[in-house]
Amino acid sequence: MAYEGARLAREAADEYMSDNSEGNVPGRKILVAGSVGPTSKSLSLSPDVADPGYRPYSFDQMRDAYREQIQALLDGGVDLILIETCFDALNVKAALSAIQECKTIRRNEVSEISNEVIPVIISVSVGDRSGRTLTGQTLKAFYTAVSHYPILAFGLNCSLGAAEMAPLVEEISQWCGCAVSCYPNAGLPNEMGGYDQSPEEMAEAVKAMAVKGLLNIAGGCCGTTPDHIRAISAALEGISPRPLPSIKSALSVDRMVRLTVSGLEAVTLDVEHSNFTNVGERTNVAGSRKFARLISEGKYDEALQIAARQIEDGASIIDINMDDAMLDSTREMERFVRYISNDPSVAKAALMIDSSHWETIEAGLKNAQGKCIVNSISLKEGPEKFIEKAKAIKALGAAVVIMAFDEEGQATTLQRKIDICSRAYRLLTEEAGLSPENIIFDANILAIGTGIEEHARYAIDFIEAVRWIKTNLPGALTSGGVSNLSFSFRGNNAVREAMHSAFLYHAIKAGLDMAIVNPSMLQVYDDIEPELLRCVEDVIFNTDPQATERLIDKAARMLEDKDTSAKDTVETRQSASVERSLDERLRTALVKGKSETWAEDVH
Ligand code: THG
Repeated sequence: MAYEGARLAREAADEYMSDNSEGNVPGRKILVAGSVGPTSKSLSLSPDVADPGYRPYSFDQMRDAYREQIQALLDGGVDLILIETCFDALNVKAALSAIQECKTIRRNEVSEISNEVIPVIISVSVGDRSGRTLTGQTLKAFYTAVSHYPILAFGLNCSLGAAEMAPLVEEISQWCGCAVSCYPNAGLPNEMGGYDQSPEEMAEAVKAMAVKGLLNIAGGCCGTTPDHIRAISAALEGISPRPLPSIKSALSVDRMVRLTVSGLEAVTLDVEHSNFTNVGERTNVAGSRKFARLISEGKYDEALQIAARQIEDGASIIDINMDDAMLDSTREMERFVRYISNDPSVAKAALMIDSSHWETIEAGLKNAQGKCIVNSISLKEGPEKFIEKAKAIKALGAAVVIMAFDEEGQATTLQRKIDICSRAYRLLTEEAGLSPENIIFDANILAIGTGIEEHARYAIDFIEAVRWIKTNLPGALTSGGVSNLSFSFRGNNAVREAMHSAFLYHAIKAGLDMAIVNPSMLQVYDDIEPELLRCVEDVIFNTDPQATERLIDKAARMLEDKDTSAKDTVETRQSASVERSLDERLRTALVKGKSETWAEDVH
């Protein structure tokens, strides 16, 4: 059916273009778009309230179905693909995956990008004036999730009437890097589900958007007739379209300074304005005993609370790691990411998919509706595998953390970090086709204060590597796992917290863009107790051979002193919720869906 439909439309368009009889506009170009719908299934939401991990279809099944349909449309002769009425960005990512596997013989006449790229318009449908999709995603977060494909136009269809849609189109027009399209319904539906807006009324409302310079493509959806389209066309006659950001500008300055990732909301890492982004570390089975226990016991709701807590305490991205010999990490990743989609307080954050298994990384990417960050790949297995994985990550629309690791092992010295990162940068930008802002270098934060001489420069070398990367690898970002730094002070959270906070203070000054941290365990630099700060900084900067000794000494004194802040551990702070008033706890439980104490509280 797709093939026959496309073929008929192609025939009609070609016939018009070759027919010079009266009424036809000579030289007018008619394009044929192959329409691809959202399907009735959401890849991001469970249709079964009792099981947030259930999905009727997988990403791969959706992609295969889309591929069959889209290939038939292309074979029938369409000029472009129109993915429309979208309510779930994960479905669209499946469609874009399918398109990247399709072939077309038609010359690409509508895209300046390349003849190889199949032109695509993505048109989203929103539920109401808030401008969120059915899954709860904002338009910018949606656009971010699908912007790995060089789309021709992005916009809205169906949803509401033109007047109601105008503020949303205006918003899109502010940040959209491609053309903006809008084809509304003929007003809001009446009680019978019909549409009453006349062609003239609708044309006026569409024109109001066009004169503001918001539109490149206009049209009509539910309730519109050929008369509506004719009226819109006449009303827009002579009005200039929205100025198109050229491909060159879309690829240059603006994109070089910012990476945007997304969950239900967009998270921009604005490097130019040096804002720093916290990535929550606690949703990691290797990094939190509590999280590991909850996952192995299948207590996903409680595990989600750990993620929610990280976000409340300042993380805008959360790192998810399920790598444990006792777990099926791929299955756990799929399940946990699916659970997240059903919990808006967690789903608003962007996800960092942390695994050393490729299948597990894929499982994360294929279940997240936003734009993710893969953590991580490296040159450990040589350049071919590295490039292959980078390309696959790009095709699925994620940014990627690159560890400073190669065939010889982990980089521990400044020179090795520089050599590996610059080699990786070249391969990624020149051979894998990644744009620099999607590359995040992790130059390895390793434990200091261990008493071993070779470890003494680990902190300085990391900080200097960050400075070097930010100066010499244009557009790339930097990250690191901060809690590694203090492994030799396990059991003394006050010292660890001071180490992390002081280290971050200096690393951020050197250009660190983001870090995997426990956001509940960071303090303001100026609030660190002065003697402790001096001890910590002496170890970080390796001022003298006795520095570690002094910190160990200080740490021991702090542990002895029962009244010091050493008692103020994360655990005590996390139990602070119990001290809040009953009213407050019930309110939080209701508003945020927290279940920690509600059962007793209700009693
Ligand atoms: N770089 C990148 N990814 C990473 C790391 C990195 N992922 C994992 C890790 N390193 C960062 N995450 C953590 C998480 C927790 C801890 C350290 C690093 C940690 N956990 C407590 C401990 O071991 O003492 C556990 C305490 C508990 O069980 O509650 O310190 O470097 N790209």
